[in-house]
Amino acid sequence: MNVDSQHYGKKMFFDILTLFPAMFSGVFSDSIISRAIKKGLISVDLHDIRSYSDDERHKTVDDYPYGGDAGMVLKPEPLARAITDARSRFCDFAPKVIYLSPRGEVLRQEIIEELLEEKALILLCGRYKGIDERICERYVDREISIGDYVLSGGEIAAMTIIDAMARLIPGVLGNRESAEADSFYRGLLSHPEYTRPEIFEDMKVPDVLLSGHHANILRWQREKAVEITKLRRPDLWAKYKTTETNNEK
Ligand code: 4FV
Repeated sequence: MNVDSQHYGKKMFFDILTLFPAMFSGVFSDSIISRAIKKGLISVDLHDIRSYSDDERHKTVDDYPYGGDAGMVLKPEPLARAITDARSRFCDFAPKVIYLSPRGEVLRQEIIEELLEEKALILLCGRYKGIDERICERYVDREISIGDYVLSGGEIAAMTIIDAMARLIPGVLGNRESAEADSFYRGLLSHPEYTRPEIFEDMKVPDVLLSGHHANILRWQREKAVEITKLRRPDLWAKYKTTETNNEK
């Protein structure tokens, strides 16, 4: 399947290089991502790195690390073949190669919005101790981490990125979901949400939300978003204030 930008339209292409393609079936066969795939708004192709091994018998893709560390490292040759093959599927534009690793930039909503500018992404999922560094030097455009903890593989990080991107593609979210009220949407954490019943156990929905007074409701929601952001994420509040003052200028 060769893709050239004419046929691209607004569709987003994800090529995933992994040793465990089956891990993705659940995530891609239900809810947001499956809907986006069905609507043709995103396409996801899974490629088993093992199929790029040059060792017919054992399909070896990893080896012992130089320097004697414990654990195994993914060999460069199968990865280089897998990336080159994935790139060859896109005729007139070069998809960005993203390596998911704890050494990468820690993922934030802004990075998700940046990645949405791309037409296609090749998501490289590491395993074991990681991949041969020469692949990072020559084939990887960006290293991204989903957080300062160690996963058993990059697959869940790849799913995280695709989910966070898919829901921002126009037409993916139904009216049940809305990105507008998201946390981080305006740089603040989201305000508390309530639904029926008005009284649950002995807890009542705040009166202002029952008032129908739109301006008061908006003010309450903003005050709550600020209050929670200050309390739980002073780092976000500090950043928000600077952006706010800059916007006022
Ligand atoms: C990870 C992260 C992550 C490291 C060793 C896979 C594992 C194994 N990826 N954000 N945090 N990867 O822990 O993206 O190869």
